Amino acid sequence: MEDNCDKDYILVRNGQNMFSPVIGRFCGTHNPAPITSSGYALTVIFHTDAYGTAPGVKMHTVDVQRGCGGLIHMTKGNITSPKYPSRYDNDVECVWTIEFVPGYRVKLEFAGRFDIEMDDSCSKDYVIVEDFNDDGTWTEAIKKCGPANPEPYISKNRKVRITFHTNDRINGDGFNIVYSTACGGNFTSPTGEIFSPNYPNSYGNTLNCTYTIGGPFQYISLSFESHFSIESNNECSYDYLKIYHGNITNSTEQGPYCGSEAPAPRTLVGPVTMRFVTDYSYNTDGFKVNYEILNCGSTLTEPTGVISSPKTSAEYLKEVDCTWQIIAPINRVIVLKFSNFDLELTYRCWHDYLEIRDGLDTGPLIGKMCGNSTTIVKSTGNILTLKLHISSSRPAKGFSSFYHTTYGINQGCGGTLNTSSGEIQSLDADSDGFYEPNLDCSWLVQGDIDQVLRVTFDRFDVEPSRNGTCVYDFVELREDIRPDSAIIGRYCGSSVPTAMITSGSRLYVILHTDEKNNKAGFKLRFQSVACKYYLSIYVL
Ligand SMILES: [Ca+2]
Ligand SMILES: [Ca+2]
Ligand SMILES: [Ca+2]
Ligand SMILES: [Ca+2]
Repeated sequence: MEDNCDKDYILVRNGQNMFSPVIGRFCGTHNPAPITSSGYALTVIFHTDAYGTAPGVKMHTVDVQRGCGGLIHMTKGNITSPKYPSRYDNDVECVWTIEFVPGYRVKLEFAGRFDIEMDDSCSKDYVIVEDFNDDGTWTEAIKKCGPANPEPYISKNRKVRITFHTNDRINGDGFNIVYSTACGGNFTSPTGEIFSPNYPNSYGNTLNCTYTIGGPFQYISLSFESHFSIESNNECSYDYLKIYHGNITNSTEQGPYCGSEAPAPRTLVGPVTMRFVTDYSYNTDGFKVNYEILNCGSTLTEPTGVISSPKTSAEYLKEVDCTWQIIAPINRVIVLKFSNFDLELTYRCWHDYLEIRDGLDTGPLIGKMCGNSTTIVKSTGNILTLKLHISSSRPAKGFSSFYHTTYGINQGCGGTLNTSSGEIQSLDADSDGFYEPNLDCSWLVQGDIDQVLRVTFDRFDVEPSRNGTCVYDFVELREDIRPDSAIIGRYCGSSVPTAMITSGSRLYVILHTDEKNNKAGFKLRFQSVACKYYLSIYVL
């Protein structure tokens, strides 16, 4: 080859990729000394530029019985940096892959001295542990250098990859990792499967596997595969599976299960824990369960949000109790509206119901709803609590709703006025001259008994909508608070409504605004007047 190693050269890397340490760059006419990789791979790059030619090179390789890295299937053992506990070499790259049968995970414990050249980002010398993903990719779990032993690690899956890499100067004593099998784990995907080690083949002795699925405010539905086989005796005391819901120390225990009959499907309050224990001898095929995590109840503090009953892949829900709490800022209230509602209709909703309380779960009951009927709910304070109860008597589809936080009576949005005269105006909380968006304010006026109310508008400017349909923002006047009470009128736009008279002593005023196009709003005055005087002229 040419003598100038900048132009034509052979580059040898100690490992399997373009980032592996460089062992050497070779050119000229002298044969390099034999090269031994530290692991099972070398990368050789033959580079030539556009000028000059030479006969080239010929290389041959032999396998030697030393080095580092490799594929490990043994269920117990240890991995060390080369020469451990003596100092490792420069420019080393070792890659180990540990792979167990399905159902197991890999437990790694760092034992003895851990000593790898320290730098802030561990970019010089390092050990990396990666988890294998089902899609064939790897996710880095640990990257370590320095003097401190990493915490023990249990892989997410049955396969891990450990890479040890060193640069061209400064070295330490390396590491020693003890690996062994582990089982169990935390399962938080919306759906997934859990099975005993080596399912559907012999599961192994002396197992104690703990599987935790989901968390609080969640429902976990479990459905076992029919191929179920756990060593059987009368009390299921040899090998067994137990299911706990809530946390394991303070929960209802289901099981133990053994034998060949799969446990029935069930839906339980999260977190659900399953424990699989086996004794010292005789094992069979084990179990497999498919799980689904359903969100049910939570504490919500965002200004807007959605609350729905848990959605199952089965169409209907059974045996559900969920509690949601919405907490708005201290000077706001909460409005809740329903988009779907289907619960079993029973007398006084005594089977299935959605209970809504103003404040905490001990607060006044605003509504207890069942069947298909819904209403718009507004809290008086900054907390609203929803409790869903579905019994198993008749399956139901559940509900979906959305809420937003807004202004309440204390901020000037709505109220009850027991007075013979007064004023009502739209809320402009930030005093910018325009009313606030997303308002639902209602005022109930009780004037003098045996008199009627005369209503006049001082000013009026509310977002108009086409053809006076008043679908965006509006002011509505009614004779009373009842839903069936007569509507006096619904108003929007910029023309001031003419004065009017109620037929009784009450007046109900509603202001609704949507999320945009805020206008200057309205101000009205009301006054109790003798009804006889106005008897023949309804509108003045
Ligand atoms: Ca180094
Ligand atoms: Ca056994
Ligand atoms: Ca405003
Ligand atoms: Ca608007």
